[in-house]
Amino acid sequence: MPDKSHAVPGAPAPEPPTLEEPTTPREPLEPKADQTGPDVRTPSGAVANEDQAVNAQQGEWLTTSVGARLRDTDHSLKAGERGPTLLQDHHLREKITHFDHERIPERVVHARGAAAHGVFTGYGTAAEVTCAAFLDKDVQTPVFTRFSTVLGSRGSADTVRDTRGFATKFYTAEGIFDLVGNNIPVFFIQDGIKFPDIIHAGKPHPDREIPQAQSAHDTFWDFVSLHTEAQAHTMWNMSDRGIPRSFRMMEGFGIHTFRMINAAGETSLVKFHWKPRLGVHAQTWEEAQLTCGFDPDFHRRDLADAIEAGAYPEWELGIQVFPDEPDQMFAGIDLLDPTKIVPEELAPVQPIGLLQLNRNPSNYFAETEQVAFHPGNLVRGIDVTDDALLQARLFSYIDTQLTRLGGPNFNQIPINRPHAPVNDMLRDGFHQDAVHRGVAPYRPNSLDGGCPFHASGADDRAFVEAPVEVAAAPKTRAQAASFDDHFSQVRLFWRSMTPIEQDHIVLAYSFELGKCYEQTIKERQLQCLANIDAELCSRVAANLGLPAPAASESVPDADPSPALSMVGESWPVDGRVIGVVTCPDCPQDEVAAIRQAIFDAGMVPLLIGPTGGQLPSGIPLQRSFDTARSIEYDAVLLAGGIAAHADDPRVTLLVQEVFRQAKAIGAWGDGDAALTAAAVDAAAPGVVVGDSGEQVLTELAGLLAKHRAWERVG
Ligand code: HDE
Repeated sequence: MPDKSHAVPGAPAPEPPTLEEPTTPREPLEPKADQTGPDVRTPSGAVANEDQAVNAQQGEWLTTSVGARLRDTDHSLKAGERGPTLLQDHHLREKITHFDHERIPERVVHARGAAAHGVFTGYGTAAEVTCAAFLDKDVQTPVFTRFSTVLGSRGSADTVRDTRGFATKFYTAEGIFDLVGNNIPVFFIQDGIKFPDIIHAGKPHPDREIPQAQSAHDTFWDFVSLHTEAQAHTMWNMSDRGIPRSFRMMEGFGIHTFRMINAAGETSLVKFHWKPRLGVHAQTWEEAQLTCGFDPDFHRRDLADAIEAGAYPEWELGIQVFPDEPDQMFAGIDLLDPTKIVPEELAPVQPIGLLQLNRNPSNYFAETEQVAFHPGNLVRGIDVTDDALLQARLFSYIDTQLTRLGGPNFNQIPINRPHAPVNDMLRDGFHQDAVHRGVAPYRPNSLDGGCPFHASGADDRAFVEAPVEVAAAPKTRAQAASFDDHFSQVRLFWRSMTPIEQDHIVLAYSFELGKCYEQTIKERQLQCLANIDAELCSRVAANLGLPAPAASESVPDADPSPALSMVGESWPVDGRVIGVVTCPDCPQDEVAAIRQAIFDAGMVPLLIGPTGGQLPSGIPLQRSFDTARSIEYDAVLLAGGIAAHADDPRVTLLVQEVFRQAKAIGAWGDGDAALTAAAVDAAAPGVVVGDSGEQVLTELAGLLAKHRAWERVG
């Protein structure tokens, strides 16, 4: 094997291909070192075999689906060389029939996603509130996490403005726990019965089926401006949270309030939070739009590359804990209202465990596509509340899999198999993989020896629903008055933002509303903004060329929550991508040293040259001036020795875009000639020049830790 220790991740196969088509029969190749499939388990949860290869294609010969060796798959069986094709050709018919049925329905929401395997380690700090065993100190639980956009089809771009799904399957020893959350802690609706309405409004218009994966259109704004409980989630989407830099740099939230039960049977109400070790960061709007064209797989690639490079993404799981009072309120906030947050300043997030994603899937369809999450997959110690949004979800997720995964046995698909013994007495159905024994899949029975048995709550660690009181009340389709305030938390969010974040929000509303055709819809949304904040409203109105209305409701003020801002701290730079603009004239030892130093700092160098190929020293060039584009790099270095190319318009475009995007730029030696050619001030914030490449890199990494030099554009 060649030394790939410092290769840039992304090569498609575990070993380089030969130029000629291989002709020597051999066993299938192993997956790449960063890849793995689901644990090998039987449909009923038992460990089946240590070797994942048993689930994959076998042997060195091409066969039919039932194992007969084939001598030709390139020509159909014909009557003579010029046909016609014979119906007898069972191989042709099998191959085409299977191909015809390769696609399954995509998810109705969250169709576009990417996932990874990993491990969750409990801190033991949650023991006071829950008896969930996987949260005990140092317990390690295998996990599979899938990130997604909501609105787009499976083939849509990653970097659209949208909410992101953040769903984690914990394969615990006490059964599967699914935490199916988002990167935004509030939701558009308070009651699940409205879900089809918000999704129909957000999806493409039903007549022309446009626009794809966008909220910048009339039906979305029509709905959210009429259904004003959606305003909180909408503002989060218009903020930089709607265009994340990376899945690795997103927070995650369970959104709903859940109930935890400890060993003594005492209950607490909790909200789940995922805190990324790399901080929360976004693209700029210009980057997000460019990326949709230049690299629509940007987030998917970023996740896979980071894992392949060993820069394993990590999140701390934390909980906000509230007393389980009969009114289920905390600090005046209704905990059953999923359009509200509880600011961290009022209830700190307490860390309870660490998630690390460290293996890429080896087959997208088998794992990422077929994984089936369900908020009702709960383990002992964690229970649901009466949140009307959550209650509807408890129905929806199983129901949707029946169509998507073709029948009721979707939990037997390898990625969905529990790592705990399963004895559910469910039988038969499409794609039944298990070969159950016995004659009595019913209870009570005597013919199967009474098996299986009920587990007792405490001794046998059975799942127990918390025995909370349900108030006697008339049946109604109404909701409590505590759900009626639709604006005060939106104002709280707006006022918690720094000026640069507020600028971005204004531009996002202006862009999205500017894309609507109907004037009345824009005016209606401006009325909502007027109720949120007069300045926000007047700035958006000015951009739309419309008058700013006065507030129509008096909305109570809430203290800002500085924890909501994404700006102002420093974060690790692991896996950040540095574009190095170089050329054959650059001192090769300097380029080699910088490349190595970037690797050593845990970042990824992408070398850019006038053409593809390699530098005279043999260092490979990953990008040419034609294929390089600003969105790929978190920072750019201009190498000493590039003076002859400094005014190449492609280099100028790169430098100017990176400058506009407030990203760090470094130049050593005469590399600063490219700054001059691009009319970029070498003394501007976030720009570093110097004689020593290594010194410039050190300063660049310091800037990168803050993500952007916002002072430059503020
Ligand atoms: Fe989902 N949601 N949802 N949702 N949701 C689905 O399940 C649904 C809601 C979320 O990576 C579907 O298997 C209803 C809130 C994520 O596979 C479907 C309601 C939150 C994912 C479904 C909600 C989510 C889904 C589509 C209102 C954040 C992707 C295919 C009652 C807490 C999971 C599928 C993955 C997927 C229904 C509301 C998050 C149709 C009816 C709130 C991250 O069952």
